[in-house]
Amino acid sequence: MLIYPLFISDQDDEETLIPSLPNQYRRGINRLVPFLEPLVRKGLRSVILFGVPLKPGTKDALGTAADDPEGPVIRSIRLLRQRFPQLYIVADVCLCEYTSHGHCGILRDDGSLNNQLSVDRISDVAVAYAKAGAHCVAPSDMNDGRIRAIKLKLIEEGIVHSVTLMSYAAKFSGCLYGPFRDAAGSAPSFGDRRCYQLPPGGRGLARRAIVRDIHEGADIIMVKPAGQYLDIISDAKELGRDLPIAAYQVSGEFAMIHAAAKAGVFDLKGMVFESHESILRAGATIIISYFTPELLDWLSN
Ligand code: PB1
Repeated sequence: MLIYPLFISDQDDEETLIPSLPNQYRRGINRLVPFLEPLVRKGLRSVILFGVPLKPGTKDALGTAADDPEGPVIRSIRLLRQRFPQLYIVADVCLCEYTSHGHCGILRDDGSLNNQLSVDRISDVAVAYAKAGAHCVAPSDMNDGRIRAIKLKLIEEGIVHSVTLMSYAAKFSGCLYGPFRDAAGSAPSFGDRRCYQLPPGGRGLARRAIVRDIHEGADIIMVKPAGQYLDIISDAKELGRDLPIAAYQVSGEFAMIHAAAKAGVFDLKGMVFESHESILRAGATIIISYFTPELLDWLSN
């Protein structure tokens, strides 16, 4: 049920605490195995990888480094597949960590997203991660039509049968992604993501996006953020009756829970369980959670 997000930088020996994301670190590839071994022993079953290119000059307008065979994501996929054969590897697919402008696609001159170029690029990156060994690719870009494009390219490559496509189908714009952007260095250099992520009030838009992505070939539907969007999780379960529904308790939700517990509003463990049980009640059976390490301990006692 639990997928644990990992931030992997191109500084092989890095292990840097992310101040705005309690207990979470950006790690280089050389730090991954020692960090994951105890978690895998405790029952960690799945991770989702986010690349964080820090080397100067890596970012450009096209996000060229996203599918660099020597980049942090592809190298980590290969390492983890070899070192932890039972670990289910999800690769997040986006360009925002790799573009000089920080948006989740390729821009036109007027600063809007060029849908065709973005979808073509995103689907190439997804195929590269799949060919490197990712069990699942998860495009978080929100460009219309990327699910269909990825599915068709996986079919063309003859690997569609061995790669799960998890769509961030209902992903809302808003103020809950700040700590992630700190960790990944992926904040947009201008504007925001409101022209390609869903507006918080857009329940109909979310339902339409979920139906569209199911028809385009998504194997899992994800809703994100989670706690403020439990109705959308319920809608996803209704619309995607025959699919697993995932929900992402995002960085801002995670940081909020920690901050409130630190302020004495509630007991941390109690709220972690209450927030995750609410997500399950709404209809999700997969939770992407920064609390995964704690839950592995709490659930085994
Ligand atoms: O935990 C989080 O906040 C996740 C943020 C999410 C990662 N999939 C997006 C943050 C953003 O919109 O900037 C990444 C988008 N590609």
